[in-house]
Amino acid sequence: MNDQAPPTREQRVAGLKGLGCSRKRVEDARFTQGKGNYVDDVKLPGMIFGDFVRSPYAHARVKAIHTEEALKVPGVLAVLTAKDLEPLSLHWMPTLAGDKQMVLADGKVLFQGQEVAFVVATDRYAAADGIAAVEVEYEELPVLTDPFEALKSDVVLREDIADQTEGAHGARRHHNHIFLWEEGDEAATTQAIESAEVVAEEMVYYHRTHPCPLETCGCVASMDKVNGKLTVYGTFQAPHVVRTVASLLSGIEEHNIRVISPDIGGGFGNKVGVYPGYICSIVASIVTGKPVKWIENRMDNLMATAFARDYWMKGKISATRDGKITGLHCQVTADHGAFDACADPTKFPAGFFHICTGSYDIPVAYVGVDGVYTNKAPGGVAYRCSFRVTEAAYFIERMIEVLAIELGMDAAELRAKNFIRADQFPYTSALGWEYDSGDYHTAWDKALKAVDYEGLRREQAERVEAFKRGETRKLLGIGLTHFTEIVGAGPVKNCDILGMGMFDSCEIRVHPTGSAIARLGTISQGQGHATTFAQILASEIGIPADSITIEEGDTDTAPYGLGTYGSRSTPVAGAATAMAGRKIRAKAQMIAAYLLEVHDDDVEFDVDRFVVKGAPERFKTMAEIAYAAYNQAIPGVEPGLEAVSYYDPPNMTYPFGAYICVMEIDVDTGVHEIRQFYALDDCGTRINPMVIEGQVHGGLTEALAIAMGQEIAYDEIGNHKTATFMDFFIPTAWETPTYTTDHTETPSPHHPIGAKGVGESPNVGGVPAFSNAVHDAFRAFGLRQAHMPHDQWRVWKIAHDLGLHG
Ligand code: MCN
Ligand code: CUM
Repeated sequence: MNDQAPPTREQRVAGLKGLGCSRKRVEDARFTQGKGNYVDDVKLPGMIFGDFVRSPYAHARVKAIHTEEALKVPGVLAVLTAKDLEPLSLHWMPTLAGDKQMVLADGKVLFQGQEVAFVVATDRYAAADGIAAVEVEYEELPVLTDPFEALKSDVVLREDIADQTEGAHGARRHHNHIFLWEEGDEAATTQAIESAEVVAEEMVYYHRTHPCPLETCGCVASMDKVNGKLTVYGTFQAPHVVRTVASLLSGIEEHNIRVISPDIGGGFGNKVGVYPGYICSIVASIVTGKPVKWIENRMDNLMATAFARDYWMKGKISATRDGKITGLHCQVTADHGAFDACADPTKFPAGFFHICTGSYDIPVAYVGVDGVYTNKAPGGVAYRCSFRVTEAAYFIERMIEVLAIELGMDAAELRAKNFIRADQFPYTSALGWEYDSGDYHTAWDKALKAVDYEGLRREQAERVEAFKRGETRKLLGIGLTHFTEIVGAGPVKNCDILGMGMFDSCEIRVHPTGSAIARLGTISQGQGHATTFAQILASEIGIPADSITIEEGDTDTAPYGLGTYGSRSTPVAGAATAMAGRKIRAKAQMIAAYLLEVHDDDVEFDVDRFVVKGAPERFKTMAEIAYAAYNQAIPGVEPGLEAVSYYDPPNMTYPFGAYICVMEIDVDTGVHEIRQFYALDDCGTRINPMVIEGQVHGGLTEALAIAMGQEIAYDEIGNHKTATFMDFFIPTAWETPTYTTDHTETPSPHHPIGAKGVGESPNVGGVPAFSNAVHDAFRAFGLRQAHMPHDQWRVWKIAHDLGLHG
């Protein structure tokens, strides 16, 4: 073949590396070579350092703070306390959940590790010495770590709002109560359950854990007093929102604030909220006129920044004798810690927890969520959770298992019997969500077949018999999960954060030589946006992904966006990217028609060019069109080739998946071994299968951590027991099993390219799959419910309590 032969259409498509291509991640060249640029890599001339004096007590009155000795420490420049922030009205700050939070201890402390004073020094070591020299007089108060106790106790945690009977979400019925949030029809649900043939009831606890990104939170604040410009580099999952909040709090006009999220070493929801460290750094920079850096250490991160979960979910599920579900009732007691700093969309204090009817066609349902203050760290929505969807999925997938026990039915069959059928979509759930698309039976059958489910059940039954005969000490658990996610917040009409509607954005500039830059309102923390968003564009505008730069995270250059969390980047910013691309294409079409001397309607887009209809040899490539946009005067067409799209999604997207975990458990040691983990995900149109697989592997490993050992635990006086990696379980390659990934592809009908999010799915579906496997191993011996994490001691205890140790 002649070397000069023009590429075939197939080769042209492949050359774009567009939708569906497992393009290698472009960001990994720098990440794998230690060339990333993280916040702690930011070093500005004259930069100084701030760090916190933190409370050793979970609940105490702060009688006095003595800073004199600290100020004598060489290198220490200033010590900020609440008294210094008060004149600026910055000693408290608003939270995303409509509560307020102390920036620095104002009269009392409410959790161990709480920020008490901010020491500013010429270097980190001097700051540490300064912290040691600050003397705080505390008077200990009674500690409440149990939310049920807190709702009964005379001890008032939040004295600042003790007399306030109305909270951000309606009436407070006790001084430690934050809100009661309800959805669904309680009377009808109670009626359905009371008249049902079979009812299963269970308390399902999803313990407190922490997203624990490898890079902790931090920032560098730099106030340029000459030009009046404040620049803040930080580990922000939502840089534009941080800019708006910083402006509202400081009074500095928004155009004079530049927020930059450089490379981020994992976010997982931990970096959505606004922390005292940001406020104190900004204040310290304004006061000193110098750049101030604050970086958490690991203990700070695990003790004081956004925790996850801590949901006590009391469930009742009813069904007919042959297994058709008739109702679901759920009463949640939610431990929010000392301040309600949950990062939910404003109207949803329990996030999207009311997706808890899951994948099932349940005629009536009710959920009530009580938020409660305790002496624990604030936060609450974080950790690959899709705004509490992970709690919801765990709840319903446990309730299904318990119902299966009650019915004496196979749990896979019970699920299949109750799935929303493909012909029911779009489907409106009893709790008000409109599921966009799905095909659960196809996914479920594929999963069961892939693992030879029948064969596994036979093997399990044989194993139980062998165990009873004393021939083995290992049991076999088959953990099933079919989850439905809800991601892509999302419709501006009902989703906002601090009043900012949750749209997202993309702005594209095509350069004269046919390459481009696109800027988005989202920010990658490791998800690979620079790779995948270029792929969406490549397919939309016919410019190779390799010729498109994706830039995020600088509020001076990126269009306003709400950031990356809730797996919203693909559903919202991804849609904006496709729509902006289509604007580029529409203009390119006019230019092509002019160049080809035909009417606009006589050319059509084909991969990387516009061709004259019926005459494919007459065409202009996108590179030629881009050049013409800048060097030719085209009547009626402005020069240049740029577009911007702000996209308000009409609905959220509902990815789903079928996960099966096969686990061996040694009843004498509590040690588990994961023999097989099969994960089928359906996230609609797949942009980059390899990136999706990476997301699934990461999310499953975090799910493994949560289900099998990870925990934020406190003792009865509020001491944090798991604030180091000695105690907080992070899986290594040693504990991580091999995963088998699979997929079906049910496009979202309302997304421009049919894509749904996937970043949090593996965590949402993974936790119940691991946990159900543990439960299932002991089902034959009467286990109904055992709380996570299923570490070796707790698993041993299950076996022990069931009398399996002889
Ligand atoms: N993707 C795709 N095809 C789809 C859907 C997604 O190829 N149909 C790709 C996307 O293009 C993107 C990645 O998968 O590169 C994740 O996309 P998406 O599901 O839209 O999620 P976000 O980009 O909004 O990421 C947020 C999500 C959340 S909320 C948490 S928490 C989490 C997660 O991503 N944090 C992460 N995954 C993480 N992965 C890493 N490495 N680090 C984190 O902090
Ligand atoms: Cu809920 S963790 Mo993610 O939404 O950043």
